[in-house]
Amino acid sequence: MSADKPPVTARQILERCDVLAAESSSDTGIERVYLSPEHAAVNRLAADWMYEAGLSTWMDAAGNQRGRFEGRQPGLPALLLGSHLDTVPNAGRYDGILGVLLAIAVVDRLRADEVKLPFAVEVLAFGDEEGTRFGTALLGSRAVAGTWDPAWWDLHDKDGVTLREAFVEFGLDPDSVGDAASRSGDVIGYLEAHIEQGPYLEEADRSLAVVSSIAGARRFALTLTGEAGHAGGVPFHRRHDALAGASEVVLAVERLARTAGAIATVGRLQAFPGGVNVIAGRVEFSLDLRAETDILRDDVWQAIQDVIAEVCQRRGLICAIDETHNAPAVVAAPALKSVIADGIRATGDLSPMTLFSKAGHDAMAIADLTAWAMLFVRNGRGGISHHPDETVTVEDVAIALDAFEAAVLALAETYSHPTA
Ligand code: HGY
Ligand code: MN
Ligand code: MN
Repeated sequence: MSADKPPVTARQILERCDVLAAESSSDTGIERVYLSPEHAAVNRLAADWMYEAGLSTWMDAAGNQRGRFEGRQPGLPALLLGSHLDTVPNAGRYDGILGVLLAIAVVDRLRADEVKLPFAVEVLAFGDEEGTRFGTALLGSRAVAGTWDPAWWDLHDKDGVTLREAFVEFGLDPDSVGDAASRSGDVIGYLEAHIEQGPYLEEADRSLAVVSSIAGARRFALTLTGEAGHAGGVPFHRRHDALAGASEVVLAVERLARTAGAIATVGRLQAFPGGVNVIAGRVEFSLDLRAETDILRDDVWQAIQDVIAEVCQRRGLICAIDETHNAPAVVAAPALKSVIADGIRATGDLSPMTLFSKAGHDAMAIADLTAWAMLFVRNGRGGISHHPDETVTVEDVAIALDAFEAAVLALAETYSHPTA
C-alpha cells in the first residue's frame, strides 16, 4: 500500500466500529461469538483494513486475524498490538474492537510516514476473549501464547456443538492449533488499548490511563439440586427448594466479595422445571469471581463454598460445581508501562493516571508469552460496558491514537536489537 494514502482518522475508526457492530448474530443487539459466521465476517473486514495499513495479513490456526508490518529489515522480532473482536451478548461496540482498530491505525500512521522501526509490528485481532460461546475465555490469545489446553476440545456451546466441531466448521484444523503460537524469541512485548469499562477516568475527567495490573478471574457453573414439588401442597418444613437456596448463595456472594474487596457476579441463573406453581427442584447458575490478587480471590471462593455447604446442609440440597475459567492476576511490565505513560504524556497529560483493571483482557493470556502493558481509554456514561450504551468520544479516540502511536515510537527509541 503506497505511502501517499493518508492514515485513518479517529472519526474513521469510530465509523469502522459501527461497520463491525453490524456483524451480529442477533437482530436486537450486538452478539458475535468465536468461530461464528459473524466472526468470519469481521475477520475479513479487519484483514482489509490491515492490508490498507500496509500489513501483510493472515488468519492463524486458531481463527485470530493477524497482520505484520516489517521493521528496518525483514524478520525482526515483533511488538504485538491487539485486542479482541468477539463480544458478550447484547454488547457495546467498543469493547475489544476499539483496541484492534487503534492498533491498525497506529501501523497506518507508520506506513503513511514511511517509518521503519528496529522491530516489526504485529497486529492481533483475537477471536475469543469473552468466552461467550464455550464458557472458557481467552481462547484466541491463549492459542497465540501457546497455552492451549486440549481438554477444551470437548467444551460445547448452547447448541451442543463442541469446540472441535466448531473449529472444523470454521475451516480450521484442530490438530494444527499449535501453529497459532508465537515464539517468545520472536516477540518483544504486547501493548493493548482498551476502553476502561469503569467510571474512574470519567470521574477524573481524564482521557487515558496506564493499567497497573489485571484482576485474576475464576468462573464457575454451579447446580443446586433439591426436590421439585407442589407450590401449595408442600409445607415449608418439608421443602428442598433449590431456588430459595440459590438465592441465599447469590446474596452471600455479593456480601462476601464486597466485604473482602473482591468483586463477584452471578450473571446467569435458571430454575427448573420453571413452573410458577412448582417448587424449583434444580437451579443452575454462574459465578464470576475476581480480585487484585489470586490469594484474595481464592480466600473469597473458600468463604463462598463454606456458605454453600451450610445452605445445602440446612435445606437438604446437593451442590455440583464446575470451574469453567481460571486466569491468574497479572502485573504490567514496568518498561512497557513507562512507554504507555510516555505516550500519554506526549498528548499533554503530564501526570498519567494509573488504574487497576477489574475487567479481564487478552493481556492476561499473552502474559504467558511476553511482557505486556495496556492503555485505558475513557468510556462515558459511568464507563458502562457489556451494554449497548457503551460509548466513547471521537476526541478521546484521537487522543488515544496519538498516545498509542507515541508509545510505540517511545519503545523504538529505547529498543535496540543487535541486528536492527
Ligand atoms: O469479563 C471480562 O472482564 C472481559 O470483558 N472479558
Ligand atoms: Mn468484555
Ligand atoms: Mn474486552
